[in-house]
Amino acid sequence: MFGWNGTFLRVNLSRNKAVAEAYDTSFAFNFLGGRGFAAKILWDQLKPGVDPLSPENKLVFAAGPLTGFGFPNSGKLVVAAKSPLTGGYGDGNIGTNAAVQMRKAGYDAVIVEGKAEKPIFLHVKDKTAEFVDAKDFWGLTSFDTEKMLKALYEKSAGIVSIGPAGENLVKFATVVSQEGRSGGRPGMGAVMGSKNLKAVVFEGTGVLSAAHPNELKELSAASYREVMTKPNYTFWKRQGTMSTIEWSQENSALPTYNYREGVFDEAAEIGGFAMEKIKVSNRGCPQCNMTCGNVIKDSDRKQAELDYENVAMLGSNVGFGNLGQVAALNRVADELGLDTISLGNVLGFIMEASEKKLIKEKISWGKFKDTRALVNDIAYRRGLGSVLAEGVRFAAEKVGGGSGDWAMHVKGLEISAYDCHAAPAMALSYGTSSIGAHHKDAWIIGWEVEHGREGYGEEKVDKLIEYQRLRGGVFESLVLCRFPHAMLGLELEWYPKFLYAATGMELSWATLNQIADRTLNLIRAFWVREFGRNWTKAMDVPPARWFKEPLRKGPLKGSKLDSERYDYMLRKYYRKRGWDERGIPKKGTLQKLGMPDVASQLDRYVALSA
Ligand code: PTT
Ligand code: SF4
Repeated sequence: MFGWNGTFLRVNLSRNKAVAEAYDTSFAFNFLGGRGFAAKILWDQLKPGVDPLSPENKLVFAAGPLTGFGFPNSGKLVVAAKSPLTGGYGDGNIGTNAAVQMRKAGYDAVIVEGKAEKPIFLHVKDKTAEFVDAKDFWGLTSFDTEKMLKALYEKSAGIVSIGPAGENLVKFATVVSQEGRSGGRPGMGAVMGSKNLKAVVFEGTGVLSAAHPNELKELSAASYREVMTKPNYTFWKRQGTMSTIEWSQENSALPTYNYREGVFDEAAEIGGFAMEKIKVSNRGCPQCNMTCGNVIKDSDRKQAELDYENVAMLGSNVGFGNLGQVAALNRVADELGLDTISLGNVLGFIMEASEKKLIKEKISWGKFKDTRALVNDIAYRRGLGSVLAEGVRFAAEKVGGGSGDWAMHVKGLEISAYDCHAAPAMALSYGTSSIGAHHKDAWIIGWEVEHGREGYGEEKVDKLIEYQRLRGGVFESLVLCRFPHAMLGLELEWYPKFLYAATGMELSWATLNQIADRTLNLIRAFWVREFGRNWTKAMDVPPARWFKEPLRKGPLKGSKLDSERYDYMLRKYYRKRGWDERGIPKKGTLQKLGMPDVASQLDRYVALSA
C-alpha cells in the first residue's frame, strides 16, 4: 500500500503490552482513515453497553492517508471512543504534531485498551512502545505536562496529554496538545484519564511511502501557494475565526445568556476587531500556513489563544464583555483540559438557574473571580462543580424546576456557539450531528443566512446532507482541516489529486461521498446499538427553549422554531438518508453501503425496516 502505513498499534495498558497489527487494503479503501477508521474499530471491537469509563472502552487515535506528507492543513488527529458524556459515539479533531509523528513511527492509528495499574504515560518511538511511570506528572496541567515531556524527549516529539479535568473524569474533559489545541469534546480526556494514561509521546523517524512522490511535492507546494492567493487570506491571518463574533451578532446567532438571545450588548468588545488591538501573534496546527490561533495577553498577563467558539461560549453566553477575562477563562480551560463549549454551556445554565432561584448558590453573569473559581471546582469536582462536571443534561436533572427546557444540548453533548431560534437548518444540523450538538459536520447556518432563514424546505435538507458528507465524512476521515476549503474557498478538486499522489488511488467525489455515507451510517448504527429500545426520534430534536421562547431582542426579535415544521424537515431528512421513521438506518441502506454484517447485528437490537 502507498499512502497508508497499513499498520495499527494496539496498546493494552492492563498488560503493558503493545502489538503492531496489519490491516488489509479493503479496510483502508472502505473507511479512508480518521473518523472512518475510528467508527469501524469501535463498532467491531467494543461490546455494546460497556461503561465508557471502564477498561473495556477503547480510545482510538487515528490519522489519515495524507497525514505527514506535508499537504496544507494536514497536521490533525482524530481521537475517538464511546463517550462518557453522551453514551454514544464520540470524537474530536486536534491539531497536533503527534499526528505527524505517529504516522512517521509507522502507525495509522493507535488503539488504547485496558487500564494501567497506576498513572503512566506512553512513549511510542518507531517500533518501540514504553510504559513510563507518570507519578511526577499526575496532577499537572496539560501545559506543564507537555513542557516537562518536551524536556525529556526530542524537540520534534508530538505530545497529547490530559489536565486535571481528564484525571478527575469530568465528562467533557478534552485531550490537549501544543498549549491551545484541544479536542475530543464528548469527554475523550476523561476516557484517557479513566485508563490512567496521562500523555502519549510520539516520535517517528520513518519515511512515508507515496505512490507518486514527485507529483506529491509539486502539488503540496502549489496548494500552499494557492491558499495564499485566496482573497480572504490576509484578513483570515488577522482574525482567524474571531470575525464570526461580528457575523453572529449581525445575524442574531451569537449565543447570549444561555441562548436566550442571539445578540449581546457588548459584542464589539469581544469581537475580531477588538481582538486585533491586543493580538501579539498567530499560532496554529502543524503543516498549516493559515495559523488561525490568535494569541493575546489575558487578564492574568499570560499568553492565551482565542477562537470564535471559545469567545462566544465564555463571553456572550455567560455575560462577559471583557476579552482579557474571556481569554483567561479560555487558558484556564486549556490548562485544566476542559472543553470550552460545554463549559460555557454548564456555566450559562447554572447562572440562569441561580437567577431563577432554582439553586441556593448565588452565581451571577459576568463575575470573573467567581466564574474562574467555579471552573476550577468543575475540574476538581468540588461542590456544585461536581454536578456541572457531569454535563448540562445531568445538571438539569438535579436542578429540576423545568430547567430541562433550557439545558442546551442534543443527545447529551452541549450545543456549540450558534443560536438557532431563527435557523431551522442549523438546528437540524445539531439534531443529526454524529456526536451530539456540534457544528463540525455541517456549519449550514452560513448558507442559511444567505439563502433564507425562515424555510424548512427540502433544499435545506439536501444542503445539510451535502455538508455532512463533505465535512463530517470526507474531511474527518482524510483528517484534514476543513478551513482552507470552507473559509478561503480552496477548490475541492485539489483533494482527489492529493489522494492520488499519496496513495495512487483515483477516487472520484462520488466514491468519497459513498465512503462518507458508510461512515456516517455506521456511526448512527453505533448510537442505535448502544441505546437499543430506548432510542427515540426525540434524540434528534434540539432543546425546547428554541421552540418555546422567542428572541426578545435584536433584528429577529420574536423569532422561534416551529416544532411541527422541524418534525417535517427531520422526517424528510430520514427518508433521504434511507432511515426509517425512528431515524434508524434501513436494512437495505446498510446493505447498499456494503455493511450487511452491520445490518444483521443491528437487527437483533431494534428490528430493522427493510
Ligand atoms: C472543536 C471545538 C472548537 S471548534 C473550538 S473553537 W472552532 C473549541 N476549542 C477549544 C479550545 O481551544 N480549548 C478548549 N479547552 N476547548 C475547546 N473546545 C472547542 O472545541 C480547532 C479548529 C477549529 S477552532 C475549528 S472550528 C475547526 N474544526 C475542525 C474540525 O472539527 N474538523 C476538521 N477536519 N477541521 C477543523 N478545523 C478547525 O479546527 P474538537 P483544534 Mg478542536 C483552544 O477539537 O473536539 O473537534 O472540537 O481542535 O486543533 O483546537 O482546532 O471556532
Ligand atoms: Fe489549524 Fe487553523 Fe490551520 Fe486549520 S487553519 S490547520 S485549525 S491553524
